[in-house]
Amino acid sequence: MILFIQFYLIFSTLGEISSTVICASDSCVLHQMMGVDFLNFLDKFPEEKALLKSMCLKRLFKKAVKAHSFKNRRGFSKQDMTKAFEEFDIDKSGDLSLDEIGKLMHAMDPKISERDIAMLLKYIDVDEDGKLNFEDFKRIFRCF
Ligand SMILES: [Ca+2]
Ligand SMILES: [Ca+2]
Repeated sequence: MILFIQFYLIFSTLGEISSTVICASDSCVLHQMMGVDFLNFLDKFPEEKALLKSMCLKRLFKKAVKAHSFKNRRGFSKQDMTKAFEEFDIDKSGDLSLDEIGKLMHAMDPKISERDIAMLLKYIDVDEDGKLNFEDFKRIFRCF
C-alpha cells in the first residue's frame, strides 16, 4: 500500500511537519492525512521512515548550500557549489565537520535541531569518518 502513496512533505523544521499526504490510488482508503499522522503511520514501516527522513535531510542540505550561494549573489553551477563547500570548510581541512555543517544548516534555519544535523551527516558521510569530504558533497549534488 505504501508504494501507492504520493507524499508531499514539506519540512519547515524536521520536527514540525506542516503538510498533508495525498493518496494517488482510487482504491486506497487513505486519501488525505496530516503530515504528523503520516509519520505516526510510518512508525509501522521503520525502513521507509528512515529513507524518507534521509531524503528530506539531504534536500534540506542542498537547499542550505543553494541558499548560501544565492545570498552571495551566485548561482548553482559546479563552480558555485565548489565555492560554497570551500567557504563552509572554515578550518580548510578539505572536508566539512559536524560543526561546519551545523553552521551551514543554521545559516538557513536556526531552528534545525542538532540531532537532525547529526543524522544528516550520518546519511551523507559515505566513508563514515564523521566528516563530509568533497567527493561525497559532489555526489549529493550529482552535477559534477
Ligand atoms: Ca573542515
Ligand atoms: Ca566522510
